[in-house]
Amino acid sequence: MHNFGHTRSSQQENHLLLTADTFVRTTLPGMKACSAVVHVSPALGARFTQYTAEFEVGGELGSAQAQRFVFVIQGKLELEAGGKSSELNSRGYAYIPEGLHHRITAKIVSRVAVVEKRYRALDSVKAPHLIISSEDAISSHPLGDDPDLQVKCLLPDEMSFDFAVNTMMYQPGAALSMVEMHVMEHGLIMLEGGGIYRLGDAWYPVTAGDFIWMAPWCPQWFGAIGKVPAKYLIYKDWNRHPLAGLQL
Ligand code: UGY
Ligand code: MN
Repeated sequence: MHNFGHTRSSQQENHLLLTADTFVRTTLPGMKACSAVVHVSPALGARFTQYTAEFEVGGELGSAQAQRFVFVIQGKLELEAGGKSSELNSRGYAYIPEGLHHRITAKIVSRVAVVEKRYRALDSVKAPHLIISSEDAISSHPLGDDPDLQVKCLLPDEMSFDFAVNTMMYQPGAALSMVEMHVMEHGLIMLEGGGIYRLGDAWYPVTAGDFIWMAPWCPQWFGAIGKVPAKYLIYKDWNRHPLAGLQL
C-alpha cells in the first residue's frame, strides 16, 4: 500500500535520516547473493561509506579498497583472513586493515553493518592489526556519570586507529546530557528500541533499523523513549589532526 509520499526519512545539509521504507538495494562489485543498502558515502560529503549488507545463505561480500569494519546485526558470517577462519554471530564484529586479503561468507541469512574508510597513517605509528571479537565480550562504561547510558568501545583505544565504533545503550528515559557539536562526523544504526533524535534544528522520532549520518558539527542529542532500552552502533572519525589529509 502506498502512503501518499510520506516518510520519516529526511536529507538535510548537515544530516541524513534514512528509514527502512526508503531503502534502495544495489549490488556492489564482488558481492554474490548479497545486496547493499548504501546509507552514506563521499557522494554526500562523508569521509567514509556505510552500508547494510543483506546476505542470502552462502552470500559473499567481495573485497574492500579500504579498511573495513563489519558488525553482525543478525545472522552468522564466516571470515577468512590472515590464514584462519572465524565465525561471527549476532553482535560479532571484525576490523580488517586496509589491504588485508579476506573473504566474508554468510552461513545463514544475515544483516551486517559495514563501514569502509581509507586509512590515514600516522608517522612512526604501526597500522592496526586484524580484530575479531563480539560486543558481548566488551565491558561497558557509563557516559559521564550516568549509569543509565552505557558505552562499549569496540576498537582499542590506540592512536593507530583513525576511527572509532561504539555501541551506546540508553535505559528508557535516559538521554545525552548535552547537545553535542563536534568536529567528528557520525554514521549511526539504531539497533534496538527508539526515542527522539535532535539533528540540526529538527527533532525526529527514530526506531530500530533507522540510519543517521551527522556531518561535522551537526547539533545532536538523543533521548530514549519506550519501555525497552534503546541501543545504537555509532561510527566516528577519531585520533587524527583536523588538517590531516587536506591539500592546503
Ligand atoms: O561519541 C559521540 O560523539 C556520541 N556521544 N555522539 C552521539 O551519541 N550522537
Ligand atoms: Mn557525537
